Amino acid sequence: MIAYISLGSNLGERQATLRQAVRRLGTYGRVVAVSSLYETEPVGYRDQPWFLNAVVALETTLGPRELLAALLAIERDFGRERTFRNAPRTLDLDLLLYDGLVEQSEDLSIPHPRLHERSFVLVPLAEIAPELSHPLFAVPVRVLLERLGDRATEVRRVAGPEWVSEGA
Ligand code: PH2
Ligand code: MG
Ligand code: MG
Repeated sequence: MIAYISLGSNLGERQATLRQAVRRLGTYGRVVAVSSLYETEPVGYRDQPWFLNAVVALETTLGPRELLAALLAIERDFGRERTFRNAPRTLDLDLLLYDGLVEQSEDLSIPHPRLHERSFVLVPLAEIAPELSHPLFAVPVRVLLERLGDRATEVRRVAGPEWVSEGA
């Protein structure tokens, strides 16, 4: 199975945190694609530092719930504290898509319910999987990005995909 996971950080050593998080993800499968690194305007709660965001594709044999539990465990290990919704965070790992799965339940929402509204997700996702079809809207990610139009928020590419292996 291929899962698409978004990574975000706006506290602490943002880039080092994201790099180490990708390495941890590799212990749950094989990281088959990594996007460039983007610095992005905060969306939602706006009075907070800009984020670094990226998206990776993970080939994994974990089921969606097992994978979600793994993401939460990694977040915790990087010192994520849950205070209020959209609060600044050292590390946020969101499960965007899991193969073509559609599931809305208490503990799991796939596709991620806001992925199609978010420049900071769609720009890196469209970079690594432009033709990937959204399982509910049945349109490619590339088109979702185009459709944002003036709802787009600022996303600046700060490093190519090699960011993940820098400083070994
Ligand atoms: N994550 C949020 C809310 N707002 N804004 C940006 N730019 N990047 C994020 O990762 C982000 C956000 C909730 O998880
Ligand atoms: Mg999030
Ligand atoms: Mg999250």
